[in-house]
Amino acid sequence: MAAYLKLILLYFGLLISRCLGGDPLVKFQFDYSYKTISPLGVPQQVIVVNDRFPGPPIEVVTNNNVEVDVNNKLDEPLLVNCHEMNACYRNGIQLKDNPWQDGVRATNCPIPPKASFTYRFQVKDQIGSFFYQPSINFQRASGGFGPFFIGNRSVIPLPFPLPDADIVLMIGDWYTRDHKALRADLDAGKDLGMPDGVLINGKGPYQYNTSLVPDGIEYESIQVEPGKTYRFRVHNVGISTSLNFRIQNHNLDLVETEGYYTSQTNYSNFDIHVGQSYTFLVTMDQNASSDYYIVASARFQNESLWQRVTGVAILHYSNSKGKAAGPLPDPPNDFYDKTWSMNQARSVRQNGSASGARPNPQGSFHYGNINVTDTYIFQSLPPTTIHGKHGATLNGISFVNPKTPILLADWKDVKGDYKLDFPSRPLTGHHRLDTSIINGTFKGFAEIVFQNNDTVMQTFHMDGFSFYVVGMDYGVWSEDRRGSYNNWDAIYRCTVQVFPGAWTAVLVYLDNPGTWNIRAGNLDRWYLGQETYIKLVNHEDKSSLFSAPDNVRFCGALASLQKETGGAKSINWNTNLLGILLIVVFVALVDLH
Ligand SMILES: *[C@@H]1O[C@H](CO)[C@@H](O)[C@H](O)[C@H]1NC(C)=O
Ligand SMILES: *[C@@H]1O[C@H](CO)[C@@H](O)[C@H](O)[C@H]1NC(C)=O
Ligand SMILES: *[C@@H]1O[C@H](CO)[C@@H](O)[C@H](O)[C@H]1NC(C)=O
Ligand SMILES: *[C@@H]1O[C@H](CO)[C@@H](O)[C@H](O)[C@H]1NC(C)=O
Ligand SMILES: *[C@@H]1O[C@H](CO)[C@@H](O)[C@H](O)[C@H]1NC(C)=O
Ligand SMILES: *[C@@H]1O[C@H](CO)[C@@H](O)[C@H](O)[C@H]1NC(C)=O
Ligand SMILES: *[C@@H]1O[C@H](CO)[C@@H](O)[C@H](O)[C@H]1NC(C)=O
Ligand SMILES: *[C@@H]1O[C@H](CO)[C@@H](O)[C@H](O)[C@H]1NC(C)=O
Ligand SMILES: CC(=O)N[C@H]1CO[C@H](CO)[C@@H](O)[C@@H]1O
Repeated sequence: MAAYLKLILLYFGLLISRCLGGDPLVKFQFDYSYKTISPLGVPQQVIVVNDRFPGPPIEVVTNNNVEVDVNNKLDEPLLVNCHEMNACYRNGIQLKDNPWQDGVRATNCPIPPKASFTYRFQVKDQIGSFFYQPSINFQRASGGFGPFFIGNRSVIPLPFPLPDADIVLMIGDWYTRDHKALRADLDAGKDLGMPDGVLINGKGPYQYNTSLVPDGIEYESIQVEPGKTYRFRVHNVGISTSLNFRIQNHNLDLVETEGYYTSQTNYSNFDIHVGQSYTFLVTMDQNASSDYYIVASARFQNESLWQRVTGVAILHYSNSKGKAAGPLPDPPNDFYDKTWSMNQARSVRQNGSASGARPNPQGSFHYGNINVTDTYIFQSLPPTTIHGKHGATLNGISFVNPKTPILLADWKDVKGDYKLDFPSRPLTGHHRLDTSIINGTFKGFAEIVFQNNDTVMQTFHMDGFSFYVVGMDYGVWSEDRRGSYNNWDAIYRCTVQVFPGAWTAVLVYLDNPGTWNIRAGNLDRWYLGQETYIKLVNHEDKSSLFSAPDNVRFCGALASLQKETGGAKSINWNTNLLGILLIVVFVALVDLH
């Protein structure tokens, strides 16, 4: 009897240790500060993380507990959003995810200058290539971003041979004006104009043409060995420019996007829109008669005017016989017709038989058979002036952040800071500035249609979720378009492109309780209020909504509850130890009887 009990209790103790902290803890310390550097030859103030631009990588493995200690040494408030960190969940899993660690303004308090905050979360059942970024004050335009990878556990194989090494490329449009100057322009209702260039890993273009690229610019050079295969993780961290990515003479074998394995396909070039992440396998199968160009060039723009908005790095084989020379590899030639690009987007499919973060196949959630519970149409319009303020709208509403973040307001019962009245269809006729969010259906299966009525290419992103990209086409969406949806192998991701004058439809299982951001990926539109939030309450277990971390920051109506200004350093991850202690205590107790 005692032995039996001991076994049960032992099992119990193990369980506790597993649930509370059996997975390893990985810690990072990030200091955000300014530094003057000249990526495009013009000195400017850039936001560095631990003195690096882009910031250092967060590299972890599925189910790791992660602690990121962020010190704000900037002169203004900071919030760090691990882009997609909370997203890209596999459906059908009880989520352990936490909106308190999401790092967006309407749910979390900013970290004031000289203060710090420790983000704590678990990358539960996640895998793939993401990035982190500052989420307020237009700071991403000055840097502060970096890569974030979640690797496979040893028990779950990759759906391709293990690559010889990983290479990260953070690409994005760039201005020589800093984020403060840029946001002042936006506040004044001005367009930002053509970017000054494209950076690759924080560096300017290789001088591929002396009349186009000035002398003395530091460029990125990627060293490779002939015959090897590399995993290139490519992220568009820019402000608003879609980029065509290509490596001269090399195939890009697409294998993953934002946490989901794709059906592997070779492309000679690939369109990567703002906020999107892709992983390609690239085999060094050329003869190295010279170095090769790596190019990220502006899409859907007049190329003769936008020539400077081109990022150029170098792929250098160890046996290379000389420098890259001659013209860059050609971009797609389709200025007047974006159908090619849209078809490329449609060609990205999930590999249903691959295992993702868990051993079950990715395709085991049959999303096409599930009845939709709610349909939302989100229409975006070009920026306009609303009651004297420059704003961009979603369904006619330009979002205003609440003084007290929504999670805090709900927890401490602060009333009146936000409304649950976000319309599920575009409002016609008038625009307004409002703190209006969606009253979502917890465990509903929602259809969201992004209707781009703006003049520019857009992306939309959802924190806390991934969605199935089931349809994309020109014109105005109508119910009969459902007949064209991909109900079998649509890709599952968290940042999707929406072409101007077109729509994109996604399906999402709203199984993650909390209040979550839905936003424009283009930084200028996001800054101007083209976003909202969805609130999902688990009525059976409301406690899940209020489990604020013990280091939670207070602000707004609750600012007086904030105790110290420095970083709370209380560590609370000794749960593994706790689990073991419990086992010991239980075993000891049982032995006594
Ligand atoms: C990921 O899977 C591959 C096999 O596909 C394996 O070689 C590798 O060790 C795994 N990664 C980890 C961290 O275990
Ligand atoms: C450099 O660019 C200019 C402007 O586009 C072009 O006229 C010239 O032919 C290019 N030079 C070379 C060597 O490609
Ligand atoms: C893509 O091209 C490479 C050669 O560059 C080849 O080894 C690989 O098998 C191709 N992948 C697919 C999915 O066709
Ligand atoms: C190397 O490859 C390039 C492009 O495929 C080709 O033009 C060139 O002739 C090759 N050189 C050698 C020495 O094989
Ligand atoms: C691009 O701009 C140039 C110079 O302004 C103009 O001549 C050309 O017609 C434009 N091309 C297109 C495709 O609009
Ligand atoms: C899909 O994943 C499986 C691994 O489960 C892999 O063997 C196969 O090559 C992948 N197929 C494609 C088309 O990516
Ligand atoms: C979906 O709805 C149809 C009728 O509207 C119903 O017959 C069917 O059982 C539903 N399917 C599921 C899985 O609930
Ligand atoms: C939100 O939706 C639920 C039903 O899902 C409803 O009971 C509740 O009254 C709604 N709240 C508001 C403020 O509209
Ligand atoms: C540019 C664009 O997409 N315009 C469309 C905006 O939406 C209306 C309908 O709501 C369409 O008729 C326009 O063509």
